[in-house]
Amino acid sequence: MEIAAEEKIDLRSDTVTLPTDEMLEAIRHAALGDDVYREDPTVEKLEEMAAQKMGKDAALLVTSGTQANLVSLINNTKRGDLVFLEAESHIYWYEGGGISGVAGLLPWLIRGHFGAIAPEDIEAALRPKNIHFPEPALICIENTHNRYGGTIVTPSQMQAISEVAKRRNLKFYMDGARIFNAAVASKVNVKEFTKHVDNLMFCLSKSLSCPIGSMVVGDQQFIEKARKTRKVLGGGMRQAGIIAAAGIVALETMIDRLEVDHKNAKRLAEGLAKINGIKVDLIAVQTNMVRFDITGLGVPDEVFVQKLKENNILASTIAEKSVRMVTHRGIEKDHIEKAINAVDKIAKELCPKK
Ligand code: TLP
Repeated sequence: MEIAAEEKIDLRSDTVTLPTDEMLEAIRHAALGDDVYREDPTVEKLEEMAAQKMGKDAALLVTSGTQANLVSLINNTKRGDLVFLEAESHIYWYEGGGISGVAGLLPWLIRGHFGAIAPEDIEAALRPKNIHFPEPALICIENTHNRYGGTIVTPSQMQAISEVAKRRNLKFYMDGARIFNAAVASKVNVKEFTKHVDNLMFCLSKSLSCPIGSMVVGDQQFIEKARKTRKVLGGGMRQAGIIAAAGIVALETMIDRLEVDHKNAKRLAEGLAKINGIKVDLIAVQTNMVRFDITGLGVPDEVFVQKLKENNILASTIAEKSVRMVTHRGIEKDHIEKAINAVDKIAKELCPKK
């Protein structure tokens, strides 16, 4: 495959994926209605499919992953409650503080191992019932874990957390924005993950290539309540079938191909790991992300990302000296080789003696 010199290789996120032709066709022909009146048959169909795939009663289409998390946080708690979260979680880092500012909750951070919080650390953080203490209500996990570089919280780790949740009467929620990546990489049915949580969300608009949309999934009562919460947050949509139509195509056709993204991420990680000045923890490369350390290059992450951009490679900075590249539909083997070569060239320019 020939890549034009000026072609931009966008590895910032899998959110940049464009809808497939099949999705655009499905959108064009979707049966539509007013979904606030629950009259959009395409939305109804997607919600049924999503619930069934996840092994839960019901599902609700929402506008974004952030809205899905917010609706679910509100639904699983009451204002002033305590929520256990992994310290690097997306809800804490990247959702504008909505957990406190909108949902009125107190986050209690627990540092995990590759994104997985240990059950004993939750136990240790739980305090006895006392008039001074906020009421603990919810445990949230993220799967795959974004800031750890797409790492998987395994079904057995999830089961151990769910046992604490049951014993301590806490709800258990999963930000499963990329849960299909976890399932495909682990070669298990996604229900092996979802069966351990009370409710979850997953995104259509990331590695599944949809232009918009995420799904909140849970029991009937939870989803009925979520429908109201979504409305209150301004997320009641009318002819949302144009979004759902792409979602249906995604659930039918876009899951198995995630394996290709995972292979590309591995190849990318292995190539980067050989470059002087770059460090990659290959154990953390489990799905479609590669997080790597550039301390050895002696420049700030923004400078490095800018240099990459000048070479038509787009990446994102995630922490001081830490850069993320994400593989997705549209990124082929040759793009990966080109990205590795660009990093190698920049590294040699920055550290000519090495
Ligand atoms: N993540 C985005 C950015 O916000 C960082 C990305 O490029 O990875 N949960 C997880 C685990 C996510 O990674 C994201 C998006 C969300 C929730 C929020 O989804 P959206 O962007 O649809 O609100």
